[in-house]
Amino acid sequence: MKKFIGCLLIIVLLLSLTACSNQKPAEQSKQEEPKVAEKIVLRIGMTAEADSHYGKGLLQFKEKLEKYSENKVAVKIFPSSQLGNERDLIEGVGAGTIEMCISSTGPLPNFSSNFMLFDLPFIVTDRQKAYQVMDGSVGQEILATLEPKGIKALGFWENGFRNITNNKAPIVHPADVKGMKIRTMENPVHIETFKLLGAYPTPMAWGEVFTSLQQGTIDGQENPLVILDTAKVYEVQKHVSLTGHFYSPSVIMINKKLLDGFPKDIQEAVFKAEKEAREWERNYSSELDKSLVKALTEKGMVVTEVDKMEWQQAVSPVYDKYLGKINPEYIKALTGK
Ligand code: EAX
Repeated sequence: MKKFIGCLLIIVLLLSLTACSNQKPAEQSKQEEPKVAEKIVLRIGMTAEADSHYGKGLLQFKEKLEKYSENKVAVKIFPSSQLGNERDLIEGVGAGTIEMCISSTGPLPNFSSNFMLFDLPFIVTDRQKAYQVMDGSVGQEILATLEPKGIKALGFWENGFRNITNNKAPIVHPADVKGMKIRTMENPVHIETFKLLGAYPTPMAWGEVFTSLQQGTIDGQENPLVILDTAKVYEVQKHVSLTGHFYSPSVIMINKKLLDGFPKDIQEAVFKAEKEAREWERNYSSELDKSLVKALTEKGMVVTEVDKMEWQQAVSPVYDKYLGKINPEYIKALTGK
C-alpha cells in the first residue's frame, strides 16, 4: 500500500511538473507581447474655421469615434487652412501625408469629373432630395471614383447654398455682376458660369480670399452664409445677394490604405461615427441658413433678395456645355428629368 501511495505521489508530482513547464513558455511569450497597441491618431484638415458647420460636425465625429473605438483612436482637427488649401488636403489624403480631410466638392472635379454633377447652377433646389441621392447608389458610386487616387470618401456633408458678395453695390440682377472680378473655387463649371454672366472669374484657394478682398484685388466672392459669418467675410464685404446659385456639398475623406489596415472594429467605429456626425452636421447647416440672415445684417451686411428664376434662366446655357460631360443617370436621379 505504502509503495502504491509512493508511486501515486511521484506520478502526481511529475504531472504537476510537466503542467508547470507547459505553462511557463506561454506566460513568457505573453510578457514579450507589447502591452497596449499604439493609439491611432487621425489628423483632419479643412479650410473652414473651427466654429463653422464643418468644425462643429467634426467635433461630433471626434467625440463619437473616440468613444466607439474605446479611445484607441484620437482625432485632431486642423481648421483655417492650417494643413493647406482644399486641393493640397485632397492630394495629401491620397498620398497618405494627411490622414483625413473635409473639403467642399468644388476642387473635386480635378480628381474625378463625376463630381461635376453638383456644380451645375440651380441643379439642387431641395436639400433633402440631394441628401437622398448623395447617400444612395449614385452618391456612393461617385464617392468610390476617388479610390484609385488612394482616397476612401466616407460621405457627403453639407457646405450649403452659395451666395454672391461684393463691395460695390447690391447685386440684384444677373447683369449686375458684369465686369466684376469674382473669386470662384477652382472648378470648371463655376468658372464657366461666371464667365457667362460677363464677370471675370478668379479661381483661388480659400485661404487667399480674405486678403484679396481686403486689398481689393477682387471685387467679390461667393459662399454659403455660414462661411461669410465664421470666416468674418462681413468685415471686408458690404453686400450679400441670396442667389443660392450653386449647391455646395462637402466630402469627408480618409487615406484608403490606412483605413483598410485598421482592425474591423475600428473600421466599424469610423463608419458609425461618420454617419452620425454627417446627419448632425446637415441638420445644423440647414438650420443655420434661417438665422444667419439676421446675424449678418447685425454685423453690417446689406442682404439682398433676388428673383432666382431670372438667375436660373441667365445661367442655363452652362447646361448646354456640360450636360454631355455628366452621366445622364446621375442628372435624372437629382432632377427627375
Ligand atoms: O469649404 O473655398 C470655398 O469657397 C469653400 O466653400 C470653403 O472653403 C469651405
